[in-house]
Amino acid sequence: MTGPVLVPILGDQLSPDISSLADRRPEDTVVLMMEVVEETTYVRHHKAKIALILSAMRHFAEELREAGWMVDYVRLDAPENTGSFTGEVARAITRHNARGVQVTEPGEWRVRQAMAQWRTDLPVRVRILPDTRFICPLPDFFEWAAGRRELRMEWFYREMRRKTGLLMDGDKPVGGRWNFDAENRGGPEAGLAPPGLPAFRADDTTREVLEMVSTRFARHFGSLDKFAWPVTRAEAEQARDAFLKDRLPLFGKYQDAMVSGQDFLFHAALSPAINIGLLDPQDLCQRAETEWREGRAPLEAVEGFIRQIIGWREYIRGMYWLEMPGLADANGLDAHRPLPEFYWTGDTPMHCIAECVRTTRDNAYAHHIQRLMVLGNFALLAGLAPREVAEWYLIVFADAYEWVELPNVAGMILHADKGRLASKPYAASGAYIDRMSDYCGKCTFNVKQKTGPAACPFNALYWHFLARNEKRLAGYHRLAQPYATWRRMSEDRRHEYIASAEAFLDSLSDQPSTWG
Ligand code: FAD
Ligand code: DLZ
Repeated sequence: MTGPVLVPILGDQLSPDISSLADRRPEDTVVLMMEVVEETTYVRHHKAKIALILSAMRHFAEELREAGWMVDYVRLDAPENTGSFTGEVARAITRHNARGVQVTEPGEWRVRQAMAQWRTDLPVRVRILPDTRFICPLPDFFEWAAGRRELRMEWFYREMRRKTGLLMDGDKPVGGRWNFDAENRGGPEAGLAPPGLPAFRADDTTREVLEMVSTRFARHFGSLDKFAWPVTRAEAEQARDAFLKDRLPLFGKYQDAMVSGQDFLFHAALSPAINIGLLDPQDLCQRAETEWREGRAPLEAVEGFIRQIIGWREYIRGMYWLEMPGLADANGLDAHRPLPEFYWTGDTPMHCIAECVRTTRDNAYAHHIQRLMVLGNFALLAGLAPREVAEWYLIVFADAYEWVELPNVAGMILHADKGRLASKPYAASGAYIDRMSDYCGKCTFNVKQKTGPAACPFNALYWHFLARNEKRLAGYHRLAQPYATWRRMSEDRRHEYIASAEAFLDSLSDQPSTWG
């Protein structure tokens, strides 16, 4: 074949400087973008996630055309659409008489396996290039991990600070410390009123997508009524600038706070745009650093924010590729309970869960502490099956791709990886939720009561979790204190906790999930 080189660009690769285009010339290249049913339904994604990706893909195709690229765009409703990346790439090779395929590696294992197959199944040479939008190349991460007994994020983060030069003063961290987390523990204060996010009006392209999604994916979870995610680079940059100006200064202080009805607080709400390539993570961190250097945001906020991106985000991605494919089946705490129906409906008297499910349904978003310490903590304490929990997280959030969702679920919340990622399970009783939120004051359960039907279920579940995992977890240095407390309790008290938790867990089996 003598035609151009075909460059498939996937729905989370919407960056003009994607590696697959870096050495290409427009006159010798056809960019292929594909809306395919396999991607829209391999899990039943939240409607807003599908709408975001398809609208952003259509806008990106226009951006590329305006920059002079020839783009072949296959829409979901095209009659000849085969429904898969592989089928569409094969068809496009024939259509354009392409002489080769050049593609950036995908974010997910599932797609990487399919792509590896292209090398044997397609009639042309296939080049798969690293995704250079991540700051830490995978071989560097594997080298960092090799031979270490403990793969702790904090050590990785320090290397990333040195590598990027972010918040560095020569070879020393600015402010004399690497981590200002201790200053970032503000609870919900009365009258806390964060500035809202910029509202983006749907243009014709987005309106067309929203209409198609609302009919074609009507049975998928979630609402489109509040859809307002940035779908173009210009909108994403506007959202970024609004965050840096309005919310970054208090990002650190209220990072862990949860307030009913305040769905974004001082969080960036930029992960959907970052993950599909509308914002560059390193550029974002440099801009955040400038806010501190020019005196507009305090160091503890800026350091906390930069740590999430060059630390957690990069580390999570490295851990995904290090631990796959086994991570998808990991179940180190032998947890098998089905996901309760209220993860879909929010129909539960536990106000914290109802509120986190509500924002998830309305926005395809919950902030980190809601994901970790409410929805995740409950899944851990109740012993929900990791595969069901992982599928739920992959479905419901606009920013969810397996490379970032799975290590957070299997490693950070469920400890299914037996502590490869986190040094202890993030288990907490109702007291934590009460301290960090206004939820408990609005709940029918009593957070101060420890056992019985009126008590906050998190209280007894916390001890039930520790008791049933004693053999696995009692040796953890960071759990020594709770286990010592458990052992000091009277037999009767322990029995009350166990009986109370079991009565609650029994009530869950009346309502297994029917949605996903
Ligand atoms: P902010 O709180 O403002 O943080 C800034 C940025 O830091 C985020 O945009 C994100 O890019 C990055 N970040 C922060 N924490 C993490 C982390 N633990 N892992 C990776 N990046 C991080 N994030 C996703 O992007 N996709 C997911 O599917 C996803 N699933 C998660 C599942 C669980 C169980 C948990 C505990 C966390 C998950 N996260 C996920 C991480 C984090 O919760 C989201 O990145 C964050 O809530 C996105 O909102 P934000 O942009 O307002 O983030
Ligand atoms: C998530 C998603 C959806 C819903 N639809 C598409 C699509 O139609 N076409 C596409 O190129 N990408 C889509 N995506 C994103 C892909 O699932 C993502 O690129 C892969 O999972 C690799 O990370």
